[in-house]
Amino acid sequence: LLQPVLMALATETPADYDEDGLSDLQESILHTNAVSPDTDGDGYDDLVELARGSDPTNAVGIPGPQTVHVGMAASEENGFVKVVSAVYASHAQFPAFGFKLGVSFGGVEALLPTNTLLSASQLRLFPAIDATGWIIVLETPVPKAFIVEHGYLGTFALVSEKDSSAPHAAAVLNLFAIDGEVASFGPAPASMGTSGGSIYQPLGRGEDLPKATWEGGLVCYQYTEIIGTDGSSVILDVEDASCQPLDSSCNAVRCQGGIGTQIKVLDAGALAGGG
Ligand SMILES: [Ca+2]
Ligand SMILES: [Ca+2]
Repeated sequence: LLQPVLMALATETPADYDEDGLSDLQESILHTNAVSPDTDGDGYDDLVELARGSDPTNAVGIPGPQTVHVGMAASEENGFVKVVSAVYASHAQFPAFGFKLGVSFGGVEALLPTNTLLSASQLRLFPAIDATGWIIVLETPVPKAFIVEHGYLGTFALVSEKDSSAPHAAAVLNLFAIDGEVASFGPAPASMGTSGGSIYQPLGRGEDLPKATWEGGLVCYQYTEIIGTDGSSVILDVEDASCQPLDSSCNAVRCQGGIGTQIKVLDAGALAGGG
């Protein structure tokens, strides 16, 4: 049933100027520095911080003593949204830890079959910079047209410790179609200087976005309150929304129009059993 979601991605390896394992485009979307592997200078590379759950743009946050962890990111190229799962596994856990990738749309959550997932994805392995374990990067392409057609696609990754089936950590990537483009919905980066809130981050290159309705140098910032839960998702009430300065692109009409509406997004805490 889910097989058509995944298709082979036959493109050249994208540019990664600082060779930290994140492409230049992925770094522009994550608001990390594409010419420095360690954006915030805390001794941990951007990819390591993505995988281990600390903020790569804030030196105050450094990785904790995890055994296994996972982070997600995305970028869009050539009609595909590349879903990046960055997994950390300590030497004691590698390679016997558990990993699962799943999708949520139309009210249904499903785990992707492992053989389908691995045959469709690109897999890369990096030693963690502090030599405590490995970073495994899995890039899984999803056709942009699929997300545009459905309006929303939630993706999630679960990691479990070896000899355990219970999720130890989870990551989510909530993808929305806006005006025919795909944007991820996630926490506002520290560089915005806001306290809390979320942004819609367009996943394509700036020049590919429709200029008539999107404004460059801005991003849609939303302040939301949790008003309920539904399985592994939370229901958010949009209290405020506006295009704010950030190196991205914003659709002002669509952004303002979100105020007073509710959105449902996958929640990592609920997926990992933490509530
Ligand atoms: Ca890079
Ligand atoms: Ca860092």
